Amino acid sequence: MNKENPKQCGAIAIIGKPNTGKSTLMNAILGAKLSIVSPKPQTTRKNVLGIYTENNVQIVFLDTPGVLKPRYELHKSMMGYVKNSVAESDAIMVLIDATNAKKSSEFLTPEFMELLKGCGLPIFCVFNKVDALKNRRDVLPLIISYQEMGIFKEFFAISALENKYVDDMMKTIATYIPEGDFLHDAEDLSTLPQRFFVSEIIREVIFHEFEQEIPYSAEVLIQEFKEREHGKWYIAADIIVERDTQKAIIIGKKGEKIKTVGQKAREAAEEHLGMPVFLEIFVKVRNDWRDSKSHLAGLGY
Ligand SMILES: Nc1nc2c(ncn2[C@@H]2O[C@H](COP(=O)(O)OP(=O)(O)OP(=O)(O)O)[C@@H](O)[C@H]2O)c(=O)[nH]1
Ligand SMILES: [Mg+2]
Repeated sequence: MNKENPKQCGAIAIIGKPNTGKSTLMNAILGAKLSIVSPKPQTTRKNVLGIYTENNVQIVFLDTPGVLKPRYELHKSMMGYVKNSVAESDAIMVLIDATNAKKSSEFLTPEFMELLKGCGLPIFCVFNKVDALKNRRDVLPLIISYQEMGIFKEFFAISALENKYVDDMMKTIATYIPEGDFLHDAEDLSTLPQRFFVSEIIREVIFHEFEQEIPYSAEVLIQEFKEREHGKWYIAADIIVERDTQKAIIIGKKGEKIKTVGQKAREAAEEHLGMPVFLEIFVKVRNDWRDSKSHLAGLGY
């Protein structure tokens, strides 16, 4: 090992309220579209692991589901992921939407503050979406008031969407990463299997194509995933919804809507995998899966 420039390796959890830009930020840091993004809150449901390697520094990022008050069993699992991510990290990034700071900090309840204080890790406060402020300096009063909370080691003001000020932030953050050998190959972007990313890609299309409760009532389960050396990969996926009426909406008149979903998902999957794909999608109903422990277990929650 190079003594003057030893390797550093660590993990950082990105946490915050839904819709603050956690997934957009992880994608910006990695320079790759790994985590799904939508204008709707509660897009991310499971921790998404992304590996950043730059020179002698490797950071394993965990993009987490937005922190919310659990209303379904599903939400309890999602909040479990957030708490585990804190337990497994060397530092924490708290993302705040600078255009909506009051709402973004609602999750910093006394209970959550205790969790953060108790973890003994460096915590960074990241004000995101500064591109949408009149002036980036408008963040200054926010920084002053957040300093009073007494839990943050560093403050940053960035735009994940425009990938602005992110590099500078990474330089500072790297100084907090402990010395240690890399845990992953420098070329690897994640340890999650490709079938996970394909199921997420289908979910993302659903978030963009449907309104109201449909995206929240839908889950995707990959039933078959056949990688072929020659020819198209074969992927069969179930979209699982809670009611027959939702199934009808997803299928659409004469199957038009599901055709669009299938086409968009196939194109995105092909781009992600770098392979031609034959994608088959089936829509199934599992009544109230979001509130059923056994259904949730079957869906990997
Ligand atoms: N203007 C602006 N919009 C942003 C920025 N970062 C993210 N967004 C938008 O905010 C919305 C939510 O982004 P996500 O990355 O899905 O947010 P998230 O925090 O991962 O949300 P959940 O997964 O639901 O917790 C999307 O419409 C993004 O395009 C930013 O820097 N500036
Ligand atoms: Mg997200």
